[in-house]
Amino acid sequence: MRETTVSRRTFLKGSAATAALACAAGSISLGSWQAERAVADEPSATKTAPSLCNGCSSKCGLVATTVDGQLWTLRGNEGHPYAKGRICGRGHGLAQMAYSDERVTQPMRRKDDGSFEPIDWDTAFKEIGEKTKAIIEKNGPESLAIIQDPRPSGKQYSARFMNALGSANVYAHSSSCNLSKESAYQLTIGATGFSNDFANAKMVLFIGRSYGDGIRPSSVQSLADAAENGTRIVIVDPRLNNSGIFASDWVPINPGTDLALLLAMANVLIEEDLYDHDFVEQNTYGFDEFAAQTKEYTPTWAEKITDIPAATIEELARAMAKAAPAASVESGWRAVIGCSYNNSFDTARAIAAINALLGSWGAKGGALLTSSPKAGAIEDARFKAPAKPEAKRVGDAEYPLALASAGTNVAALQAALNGEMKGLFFYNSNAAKGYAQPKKWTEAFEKTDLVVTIDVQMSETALQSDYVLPEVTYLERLELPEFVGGKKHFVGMRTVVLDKIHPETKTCDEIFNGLAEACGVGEYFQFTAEDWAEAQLATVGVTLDQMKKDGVIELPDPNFQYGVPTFKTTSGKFEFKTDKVGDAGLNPVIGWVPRKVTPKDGEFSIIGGKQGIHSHTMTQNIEALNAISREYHMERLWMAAKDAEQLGVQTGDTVEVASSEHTGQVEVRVTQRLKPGVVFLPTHYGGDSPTQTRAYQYGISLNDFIPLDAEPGVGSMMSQEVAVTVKKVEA
Ligand SMILES: Nc1nc2c(c(=O)[nH]1)N[C@H]1C(S)=C(S)[C@@H](COP(=O)(O)OP(=O)(O)OC[C@H]3O[C@@H](n4cnc5c(=O)[nH]c(N)nc54)[C@H](O)[C@@H]3O)O[C@H]1N2
Ligand SMILES: Nc1nc2c(c(=O)[nH]1)N[C@H]1C(S)=C(S)[C@@H](COP(=O)(O)OP(=O)(O)OC[C@H]3O[C@@H](n4cnc5c(=O)[nH]c(N)nc54)[C@H](O)[C@@H]3O)O[C@H]1N2
Ligand code: SF4
Ligand SMILES: [Mo]
Repeated sequence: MRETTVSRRTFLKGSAATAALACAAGSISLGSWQAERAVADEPSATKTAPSLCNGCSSKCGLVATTVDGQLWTLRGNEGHPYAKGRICGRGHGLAQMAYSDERVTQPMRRKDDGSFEPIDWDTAFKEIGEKTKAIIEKNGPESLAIIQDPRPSGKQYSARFMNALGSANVYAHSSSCNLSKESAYQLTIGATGFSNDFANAKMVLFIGRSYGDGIRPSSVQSLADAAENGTRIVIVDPRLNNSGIFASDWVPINPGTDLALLLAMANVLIEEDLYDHDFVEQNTYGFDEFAAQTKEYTPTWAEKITDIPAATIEELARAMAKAAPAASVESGWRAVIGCSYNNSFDTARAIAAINALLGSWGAKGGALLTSSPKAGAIEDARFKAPAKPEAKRVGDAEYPLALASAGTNVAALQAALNGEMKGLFFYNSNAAKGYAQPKKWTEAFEKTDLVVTIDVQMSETALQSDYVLPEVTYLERLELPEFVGGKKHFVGMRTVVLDKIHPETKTCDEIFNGLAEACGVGEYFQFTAEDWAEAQLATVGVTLDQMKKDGVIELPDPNFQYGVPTFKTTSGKFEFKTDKVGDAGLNPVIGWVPRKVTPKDGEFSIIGGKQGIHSHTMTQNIEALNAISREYHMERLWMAAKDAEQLGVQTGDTVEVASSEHTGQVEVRVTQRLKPGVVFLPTHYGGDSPTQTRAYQYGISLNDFIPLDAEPGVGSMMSQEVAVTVKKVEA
């Protein structure tokens, strides 16, 4: 047990004094990154350099222009498949991070009273090294874990570092993002995702995924083009989301019941004999059991659960069949199938099943499985990987269906709460605010001996750590190559756009090299990121100089062809039934699983979603983006007009939202764009870190309201399994 006298929660509530210490001392306060340049008599030095945005998992390619070393403009890299010459609003805004006056600019150590003091890097490495070695000595390496949001260098350095220490406990952010979906697709179609062939599609059904909110520039463009071409776009969402302008239909649904809709569509396709017999007979496993089970999932049955009229369900199924194979269900990302419900895993499997019944896998206009490139094996002994740790990753036994490359960090949290996880490292991750019930992370940290966070600002996770190690921002560092698959193959890379702004910050590789050395495993880290990048690039025939110049390079054409793809599943076929799911104690056949929490009378379902200008918790404190949110009151809770009338609430009124876990107050936005009985909360707000003064206590965060729990089999956080009450706060 730790010796701190001030609990982390108390600390979170107070201590504005720490702000001064933790953040840029003598700060470089450039309000905007398009900084005003002194009118120069001398000619200015203009440079361009390519990089990848760090705003979200898309990592779009960008090209930055600097004038006299100051960031001047950013534009999307024309050659990058996700950017195609564009980056989104938050991609632009995020660049302010480099110049933020609230960055962490030197290593910080927590004091016994809970506040922080700056220390030098040697001391930080030495102390962390000693504590890590002591944990290994006493509790074994399996009591250490690292959690990271997969970033080009971070994911590779994190895994290498943990494995070198002898621990397999490497977790991605996925249990609060797309873990259920990726795990489900991996087992069902043999790949973690697929794409929809918008350019040739006649009909696409969106299940709780919004390109107009959860933005990736190329996706928005493909949707806009499809709408222009007359593709029928159906949005299934309790909320008319911001993809609505491209849609033909909005089908409001009860939250967490999409699985019933999909199963009833399957029922119609099978019972009315509208499915693709050839595809099903030749390419699938478990169809007979699926068909037998699906008999009971009639549209009338689904109407009661989803609140979608049976006639609408029938019409959708028939229209999809008519448009098939140029019709498909969109592949989804987070909401509904990523991590939200007790049935997210099966909902994702059911999406795949509809595409199978339509015969749209591999078809022109259908659902496509494409390939991804990766670096080949490196011969050079310098890069030799550490041996595979003996003990299995914590959580893999309890959640055997979780995608191997991600794991579930909920298991790491549960192990820390049980006192089994003694040392936690975080890289580019604000787990304690974004991954599961925040107060449970706080409780877990109390039971550890060491928490280390590598971040650029004092996130909620950093604020509760023993050591905070400041990284340079993404614009100030070179990283390992990032490979992008699809109909074509690419490799992209971050290069140095800006010289280091704060002298006492370090790059990802410098930090991990220092940590490894101090922990006694430096032998696996005798190179720089630049060395490793060069070696990885060489395996695909690309040079570092090419990357530094272009930022994105197209690799040899994989010669994508339409036609039934190879399903890399256990059976080698599309799986309506997956034996491994049965082994995990769940229904092996894709079928009905209810959501866990159904709102009672007087309660609301609460759903969340992205907003175009923000990414998770990371952009909350960006000056320009925060100002836009405040200007337009974007933090407000959406409420259906009918409900608002009943509660006597108007736009701008404050309400109290309460669940079993938390109570919070927020303003309301009354709208016709929401199903009555449901409230919608933008998911980014509600910061708890007083050092992030713009984001601090602005709005509320859905995660605070969710009980700690995990979806069976996969271990996702179930980010929407909660019901809330809402009442007006009298002024
Ligand atoms: N602006 C922005 N874009 C982003 C990101 C970001 O942070 N900000 N992050 C990127 C990342 S990492 C991710 S994972 C993706 C996420 O992208 P999405 O999966 O599209 O994310 P969300 O906005 O959470 O949810 C989409 C829609 O689901 C709806 N929804 C909620 N509950 C239900 C339900 O029970 N049923 C149905 N049918 N619909 C429901 C919401 O109203 C919302 O409109 O976005 C990526 N793009
Ligand atoms: N409240 C809330 N929770 C969420 C979501 C949400 O929108 N709101 N979205 C969910 C989804 S879809 C996902 S994918 C996950 C994302 O989960 P995370 O990746 O944890 O995303 P963020 O919450 O933005 O936290 C990222 C952290 O990395 C830090 N950071 C930014 N740049 C750098 C850098 O260059 N180096 C280092 N070392 N650190 C850096 C930020 O300061 C921040 O503390 O969150 C999930 N949980
Ligand atoms: S979608 Fe936007 S925030 Fe995400 S990587 Fe691309 S430009 Fe950056
Ligand atoms: Mo995500």
